[in-house]
Formats: sequence, C-alpha cells, structure tokens
Amino acid sequence: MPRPLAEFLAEAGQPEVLRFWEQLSSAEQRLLAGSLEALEPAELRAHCEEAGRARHRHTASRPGRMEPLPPEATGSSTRSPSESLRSWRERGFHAISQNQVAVLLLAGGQGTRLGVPYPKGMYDVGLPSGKTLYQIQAERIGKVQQLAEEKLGKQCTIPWYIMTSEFTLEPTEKFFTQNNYFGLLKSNIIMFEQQMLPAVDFSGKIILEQKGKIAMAPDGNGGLYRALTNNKILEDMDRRGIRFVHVYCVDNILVKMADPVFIGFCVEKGADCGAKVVEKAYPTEPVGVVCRVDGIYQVVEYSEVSQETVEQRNADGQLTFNAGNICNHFFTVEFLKSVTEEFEPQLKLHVAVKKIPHVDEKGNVVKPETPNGIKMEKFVFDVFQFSKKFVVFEVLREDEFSPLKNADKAGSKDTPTSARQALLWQHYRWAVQAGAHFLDQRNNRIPPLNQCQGTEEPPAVCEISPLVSCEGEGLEKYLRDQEFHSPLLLTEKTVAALGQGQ
Ligand code: UD2
Repeated sequence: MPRPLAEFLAEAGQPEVLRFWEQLSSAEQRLLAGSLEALEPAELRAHCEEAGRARHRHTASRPGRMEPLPPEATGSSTRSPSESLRSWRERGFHAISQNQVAVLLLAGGQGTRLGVPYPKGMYDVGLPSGKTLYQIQAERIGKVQQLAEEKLGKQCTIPWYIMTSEFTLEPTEKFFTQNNYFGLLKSNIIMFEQQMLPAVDFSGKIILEQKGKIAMAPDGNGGLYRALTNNKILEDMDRRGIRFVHVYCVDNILVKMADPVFIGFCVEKGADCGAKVVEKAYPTEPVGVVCRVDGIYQVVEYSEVSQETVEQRNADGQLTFNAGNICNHFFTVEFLKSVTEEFEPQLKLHVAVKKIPHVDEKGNVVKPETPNGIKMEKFVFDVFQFSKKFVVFEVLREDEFSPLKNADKAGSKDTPTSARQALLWQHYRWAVQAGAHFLDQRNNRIPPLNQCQGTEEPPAVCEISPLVSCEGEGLEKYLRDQEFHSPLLLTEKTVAALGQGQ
C-alpha cells in the first residue's frame, strides 16, 4: 500500500476506505487512490463530518421570511412594452456580435430519474428528425450567430462551455466528435469537468460501493464555480473577450440559447446576475421558486420548501410563490470572478439522503431498501445572494420550458413524450402564425389554432430545424398561404426548395 494514501486517509479520519486493499488488483488500487486525488485531507474530513451531521439539519422553507419578487426587479416577455423588448433584443444582438457572449451548459448530472446510461444531452425524444438535445442546442447557437451576423454585418462566435462530470465527460466528447461538433468549430466548444465528492453514511464514513470503489457523486451544479477555477475557464473567457454568460441546464428542449432579449434586458438593467422564470404549473412542480428571503434574492429549491408554503395563495387565487426557476441564468464575467475568488467557500451544502449501494463487512454488494447515505451538493443559483444587482425575466412556459426529467410511465410528468409534444406544438404554432395551412388526409384544412389547443398532440406534425428558424422568425417567405400535409419537416434543404417554388 502506498504510504501517502494511508496517511492521507488517516488524516481525513477515513482509514476504513482501505479495508479491502490487500484483495485489490494493482489497477483497482490505482483507481481507488486516484478517486480522491483532487481533495485535501482537511477538506475531505470537513466534508465527511458535515455530511454525517447533515441528516438532522433542518432544511425546510423559511415561513414568514420568504417574500415574493417585487415587480420592479422583473421584466416580462409578455407584459413589458414592445419598445423595451425590441431595445433589449438589439442590445443582446449587439453584445453577441461583439463576441462578448458565451453560453455555458450544466451537463454533469447523472440523469438518475430518466434512467438512461448515457448523458441526457444525447437523448432523442422521438422527433421526426431524430435530433438529440445536444444537436438542437448546437444548431440554435449556430443560428443565433448567423442572425447576429446578418443584423450587424460582423462575423461572430458564441463559445459553448460545457461542464461535465466523471460520468458524462467521455461519452459527451465522443458524441460531439462523432457528430463533427454539429457544424460548430471544435475550438469554440470547451468541455471541462466538475469535481466529484464521496457519499457518506449516517456516521460520516465514506461509503464503498465496491471493495475498491468509493461511491462518488458530482458536487451539484453549484460545483460550477469551483470547476471554473480548477479548469481556468474564466481566463479562457477573458482571452476571448467574453463579458456575459448565459448558463442553462441540459434537459429543457425549448431552451433559447444566448437569448438576445434576456441578455439585453440584463445588460440594460446593469445587472450582474439574472434568472428566467415561468409561472409555476402546479404547487408541487419540481422547480425552485425565485423569491426574497430576509430581503435577499434567492431560489428556494423545491426539495426544501414546505407544503404549506408552496400551496399559499393570494386573494386572487394565484400562487404566492409563483416564479418558477427554469435553471436559465445570466452572469457577468466580473460577477463570476467575484464568486470564484471570494464567495465560493460560503456556498451552502445541500443534503440529499439516498439509497446508496455499498459493500458489507465481507465485501458483498448490498442494495439498500431504505436510505443509508448522504450526498452533498452545491446549487448554481446559491450565488444570487452575492449579486449587487439581480434581475428576473419572466417568460411563457409554452415558449421556453419543457424539461426532460422522467422516463415515459403512466402518471409521469416532464417525459420524452411531453418534451416532444411541447416542441412540435411550438413549431406548429410558428408555422400557422407564418401563414401555413395544414391539410388532413381528405385534403381539408385543419381548423385554426384556437380550436385545437389543449390537445396533447398538435393537430399536424411540423418540425422546423433551428438552422431555419430559432424563434419562429423568417418563416413567412416559405409558408405564407401554402398548404401542407403532415408531417412537415422544414430543413435548410426543404426551405431552399420551397423558396424556389415561390
Ligand atoms: C433544477 C433546478 C430547479 C429547476 C429545475 C428546472 C437546481 C439546483 N435546481 O432542478 O430549481 O430550475 O432544474 O428543470 O438548479 N448538474 C450538473 N452537475 C451536478 C448536478 C446537476 O451539471 O452535479 C446539471 C444537470 O446535468 C442539469 C442541471 O444541472 O443540466 C439541473 O440538474 P437536475 O436536473 O438534477 O436539477 P433539478 O431538475 O432537480
């Protein structure tokens, strides 16, 4: 046994990790030693001690201390004056054309609820095109760059930073290489890895999931800030002249990449930090609520809020805490620097009590039926409290939010089916608004939008490539007064043919 590892673990108060050491192959020994390499002994000790105590920590919401958002902090895609929306859009496109905007994808999660053995971004929800979430996102970046170039006559780049974890880095890299980076330049896609932390049992001891393998989990999407430092990402942003970063999570099929309106809104308001929200669909929807706690902007996560608080309603019947977080955030690079340099160690550790497979004293693997361990995570939005100027932008769910969380099962929400339907509905609406008419099998026109809303499947299947339109823009010239049978797949190729037929 290498002495430094035994010393390291003794110092961290975890010597039991080596209890099967003599039975391990040298490759297993190397792996075990490598898994803790990134941590300091004192840090590991503190993590395990805190996790061991955390089970009893009270994390329920703060009744009486939470207040809903004040109107002055909020812009809205539906209620703000159209003149303001236009000016924010122009401001956003201007920043993009100056190469000042980057997007940053949080893709280090394990996707446990969806239950696939590969990164969620590689998931194909069954669109006619067969596109995966990663491909849709990549094409939207390409289109926003193109729109900015057309508007401002200047070539530009939106770099795409992708935070992965030990679980997702390799397959994500491979997938991008196999798909030729979906038409983007490899040099503008920067993948980096977040840290992993050991899971511990209720007495604060590291859990071995196999004789030679520690149960490790990514340190939450708030692991971003540490990963930015460890991987020198802010230096890379500085080199490229990036000033504004749009951070988002992997599983929202309707995500607007580098949304110029949101970016322009935040920039014009002089914000260092911003969040997009949607009206909550139902009280227990698994989204955090953006609100103020003791007067300070925060997200109170769905797992840490009481039933009573989520059910609370105003006199008009609306949910009091209605601003649902959709994991779409704006940060200035300056703000990210202040977080990484100063505030990161103050980020709260959130507790997840889990059933974690482990080995018994003889080394047999046990799958527990009741929770037996703790994983600790940081949350990306916990930095809002350090912001000097925080703003919120409210958007419509049907335009911007349909997350893929669970597998298709009776009674499940946020599934591949609901994500596919949300996207196809959106594209159907865009086509109809652009003047298209869809025909049924007898060549009769399908009734207009308002007569069919509310059904789960749109009345006709229409998928529009992001390379053709990313927000419904520019479709009239192809679709106005034209009749189509379902399915209609609008790609760069098919619109070229439609354009010729005009
Ligand atoms: C997230 C938000 C929740 C709401 C919801 C909307 C957080 C903490 N919670 O909840 O308030 O907005 O999304 O869909 O943001 N990830 C990592 N590393 C990790 C863990 C997660 O990169 O260690 C990524 C993950 O790949 C995903 C994103 O963070 O892209 C959100 O993770 P999640 O799906 O576990 O979060 P969820 O749905 O509990």
